[in-house]
Amino acid sequence: STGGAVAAVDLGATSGRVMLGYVGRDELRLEPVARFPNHPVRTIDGLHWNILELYRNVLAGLGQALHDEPDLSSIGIDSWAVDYALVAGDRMLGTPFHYRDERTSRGIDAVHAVTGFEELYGVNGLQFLPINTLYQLAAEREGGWLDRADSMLLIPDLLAFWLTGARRAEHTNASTTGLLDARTGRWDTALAERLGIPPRILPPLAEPGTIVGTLLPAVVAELGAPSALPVTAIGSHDTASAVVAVPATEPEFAYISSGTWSLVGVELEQPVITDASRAANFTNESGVDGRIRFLQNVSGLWLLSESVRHWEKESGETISLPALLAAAAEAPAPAAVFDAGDPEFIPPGDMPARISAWFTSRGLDAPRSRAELTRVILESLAEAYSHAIRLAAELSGHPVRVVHVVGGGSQNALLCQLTADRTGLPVLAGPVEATAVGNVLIQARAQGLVPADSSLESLRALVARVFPPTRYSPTPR
Ligand code: LFR
Repeated sequence: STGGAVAAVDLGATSGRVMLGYVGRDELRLEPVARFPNHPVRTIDGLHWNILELYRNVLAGLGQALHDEPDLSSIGIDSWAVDYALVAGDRMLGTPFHYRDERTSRGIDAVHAVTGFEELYGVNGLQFLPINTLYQLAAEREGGWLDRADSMLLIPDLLAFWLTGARRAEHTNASTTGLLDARTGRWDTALAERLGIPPRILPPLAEPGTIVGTLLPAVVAELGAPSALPVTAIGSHDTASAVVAVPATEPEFAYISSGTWSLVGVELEQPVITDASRAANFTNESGVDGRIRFLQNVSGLWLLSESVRHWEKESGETISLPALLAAAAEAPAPAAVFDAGDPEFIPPGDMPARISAWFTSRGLDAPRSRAELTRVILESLAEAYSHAIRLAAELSGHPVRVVHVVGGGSQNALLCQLTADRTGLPVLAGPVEATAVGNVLIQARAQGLVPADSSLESLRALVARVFPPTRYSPTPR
């Protein structure tokens, strides 16, 4: 084949992008087309995503992509997980909430009053996270919103609905709702019913690599697109797409998908749902090609970005991240680290104060400068990674000899080095745009731009050839 082009829409918690992906037998090239910020908005009822602004930017980006590359053969959409819109007919019922909105805490009590965490884990295999969709949906029950809705559409599914009119729940992202049975891969409608969530709002599942639908006539007209242009289901959970693009060349690897969150784990063929994995708070999310993402969600560069946001707001200055990281590299290694996974750190707000309080409330010395605070954040993340990787290997029996770091955090040299030091394993960093790469690759396979029977291993070998990772070796002690 001579290759061809697809468009990837990739929405992150702080920014979104549209990229063109050119793929052939030995070709893989990404061209950024549009980048736009993603700023949540707080209104009287809580914290929301500005979904219409995001969609407007997605349409503009796709229009630009079609202008640059009229021979586009497909569109794929991924975003962060767990968040959704309720829909009745063609109408969206309210503006989607942000997973950091406080209302989820009400939902937790409502859910756990009906099914304890132990029982839930036995079904969905998910670590306890207050942001999970089922806690959010339980919080909507009081408002009667669920009675009015006929569909719950996760963010990428919502955009695909607006583009094509098709209502689907892409499988990898559906696995983050808490309502999917991790063993059968189907909606657990009995569980939904017990929680007061009408099963009718759970759309039919779509597998990555299948066609969701073709663009609606109004969208075709607006974009100047060919009329049969399809939206292809990909790993629409950004982490699922990122794991597709891990440039692994041997099976014994762990990955860290590093951005606002850090998703740390291994890829398995079967879920691990045991008392030990529950106690260790390990998640079994669905991956592309039926794989399992056995991982822990341990917060991420949010700890730093939210600290920087606070300092900038407080002082009115603009903080240079490279300068801050250089100062952190010079700062002394802290005597103690904090628990980066503490739910205390999930809501927005004064992050430096919360981190300092974590130390002082335990009779420990708090960091004394921005550089020291930055250093302790990175050391704490690296320690959490090391712990999670050790546990992932122990709980699953899957050996780990190398750690791949993909996503924005793969560019943070200090964090990569600390991760190598604390795990005692080589770290291979990159690609930065792993999520978009994974999105592009699964579309390309579905469109036959690479052989339709290409395994994830062969796709990863292609990524490794085109985006050779940067190596960090553990510092000898
Ligand atoms: C990463 C991510 C994580 C998920 C969190 C919230 O972007 O998708 O996998 O736990 O965002 O959706």
